[in-house]
Parts: sequence; C-alpha cells; structure tokens
Amino acid sequence: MQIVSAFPVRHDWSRSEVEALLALPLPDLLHRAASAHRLHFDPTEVQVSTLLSVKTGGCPEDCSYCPQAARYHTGVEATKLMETEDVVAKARQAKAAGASRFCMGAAWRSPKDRDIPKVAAMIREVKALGLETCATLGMLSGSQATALKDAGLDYYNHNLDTDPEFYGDIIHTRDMQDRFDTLAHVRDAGLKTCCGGIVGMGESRRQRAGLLMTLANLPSHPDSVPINRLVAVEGTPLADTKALDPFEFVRTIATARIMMPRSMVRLSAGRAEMSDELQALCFCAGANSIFYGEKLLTTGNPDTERDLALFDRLGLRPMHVDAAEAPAAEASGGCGGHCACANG
Ligand code: SAM
Ligand code: DTB
Ligand code: SF4
Repeated sequence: MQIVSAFPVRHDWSRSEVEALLALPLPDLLHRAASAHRLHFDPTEVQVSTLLSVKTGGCPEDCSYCPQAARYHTGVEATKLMETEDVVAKARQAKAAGASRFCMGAAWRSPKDRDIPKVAAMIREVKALGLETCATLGMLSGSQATALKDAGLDYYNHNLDTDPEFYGDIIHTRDMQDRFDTLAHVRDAGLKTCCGGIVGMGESRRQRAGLLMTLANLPSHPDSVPINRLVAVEGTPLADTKALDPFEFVRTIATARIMMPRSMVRLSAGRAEMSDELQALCFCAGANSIFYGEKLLTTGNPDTERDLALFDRLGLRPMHVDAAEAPAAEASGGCGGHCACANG
C-alpha cells in the first residue's frame, strides 16, 4: 500500500513537474517508470491492436503531419467508406493473427449523421467476433457518441496531438477546445477513451511536457495513451522535420507511464523506423501496447513476423483481453485483476 501511494492517480500536474521528470537521469527515470508499470500491469504483457483505415484520404482538415489531408500532395488516394463485409474480413484476419482490439479509422473532420448507422454496423459485427472495438472518426457530437456506444463500441480514439501552446503551429482548422468537447461527449456516453499525441513535430521538451500534462489533467486519465512518433510523409508540411532523438522518445514514454500509471501506454506510429533496441527500451520504460499489422492507416508498420520475433526475443507476450469485461483504467486499475496490484 505504501508503494501504491507513491504513484497516485493525479490530475493536477504542473508543467515544471513534468519537465523535471523528463529531465531525470535516464536510469532514474526508467526505474520510476518500471516501478509504476509493475504496480498495475504484468510488464511482460503487451496489448495488441490492429488498425484499419475504413475511409481514407480527402480530409478537409489541415493537420500538418497528416498524409490524408486533401490539401497536401502525398499520393494518398481518397476512398469511400468501406463495405461492412470487407471490414469484418480484415477484423477476422487481425484476430487470427493475434490482435485483441480492432480500431477503425476514418479521414473525417467529423462523421455526418448519415454515416453513423454504417459505422455502427461495422462495430456490431467486429464486436461479435470477440474483439474489442475502437473507432477514430474525428469530432463527435453527444448523440453520435451514444449511438456508437449502443452499437458496441468500447474505445474512441481522439488525440490532443500536441501541447496546447504548440497546437496553433500544427493545426488551424479546429482548435484544442473542439478536442476537449469531443472527449467529453465520448466519456459522457460511457465509452473508454484512447487519447494521446505525436512527438517529434519540432516541439521543445517543455512542449512535450505540456502535452503529457494536458493528457494527465483530463477529468479522467485516458484508458489508452497512444504516443506516436511523427512519420514524416513527403508532401506534408512536416516532411523535412528533423527526427527526434530516440532517447527523448523513451523519456516521453517513461514519463507518460509515471503520470498515467493505470493506462495502456501505446508505442504507436513510427515503430517501422525504430530499431528493435529502441522498442525494447520503450517496453522497459512502461509501454504496454502496440499497433500490430503491416499497415497503420496509410503508412507502414513492422510486419507481424518481426513483431512476434521481437516479443519472443524479449520474453513478451500478447495480452489476452476479454472483450466483454475489459475494465476502464481508473475504475479498476487497467489491469483487469490479472496482476498483483492493489486493484486485483
Ligand atoms: N481524422 C480523425 C482525427 O483526426 O481524429 C481520425 C484519424 S487521424 C489519422 C488519427 C491520429 O493519427 C491523429 O490524431 C494523429 O495523432 C495520428 N497521425 C496522423 N498522421 C500521423 C503521422 N504522420 N505521424 C504520426 N501520427 C500521425
Ligand atoms: C493513433 O494515435 N495513431 C494511429 C491511430 N491513433 C489512429 C494512427 C497513426 C497514423 C500514422 C500515419 C498513417 O498511417 O496515415
Ligand atoms: Fe483529417 Fe484526421 Fe488527418 Fe487531421 S489527422 S487531416 S482530421 S484525417
């Protein structure tokens, strides 16, 4: 119990406190992160999600990092919303390959009300396969969030993406408050939240601290926290951004783990460009979730053989999640009672 109180679930982080964590000597930071990780999770288990772009490209937004924004010339071809049976076939393949969660992404600013029944049908059928379901469709109204929940959606992914102070350098077509509003609709509908951001967009360490602070100070910690490393895509305004120091990435993961000890911290976009050694350090720093499968939405991801071989070399295994019973991070500790934490 004494150790538990050393890692309380806090929502009152200051920027300077987070900066101090990010600046710790790396061995100290890793030790603190690994200790927090063990309190709530089995550190040898990694949750595995597969992504599918159910509606690609042609997006009216101007997110500077994104290959799917219509205004940038990235070679991504715009498509219509996929047919449900094609989505279900992909979900079946993902399950057979070992995924426990299936995330459907659409390049929308926000769905139109007439899109919701089509997405709801996909969710219903994917859920019936025994997979956890996640969707990322842009901004949602309260009634849209409720309709998705009623269809069987478990998680909604909506990222803050960066520090509120840096946001205006990256996106101009909607603001941070729009994101907070969507997250409130998602929580109010009883959905679990998947919310994180991107690092390596040219932000400072102070601004990485600002992203983590804003995530951890949300009314409840996101159940999943995807930490993406920018995939610099030709044709986007961020194409020539200098790659982030890998150790700075590890520091970001470790700090997220300390601040949001009961959340799944996902090593997200950018893994295809990471060495096995860097990924191993991230798992030791408390990352316990990945996107699994050859493709993210439009860019590459390590192939499944490479990931399974890496798990094998590191003594890691996919986390088995019962889609009907997965707990909310703050309700039960994120561990589902499978570890030795105080919530079990
Ligand atoms: N259109 C919806 C939205 O913006 O919420 C859903 C899909 S959008 C592609 C989901 C997330 O993917 C973004 O919020 C961003 O964090 C991430 N993303 C997009 N392009 C990326 C890139 N080039 N590198 C890293 N992450 C990226
Ligand atoms: C998230 O945080 N990362 C994923 C998922 N949520 C939807 C998307 C990464 C996209 C990387 C660029 C692409 O493949 O288009
Ligand atoms: Fe559109 Fe989402 Fe890409 Fe922004 S991140 S351009 S909203 S698909």
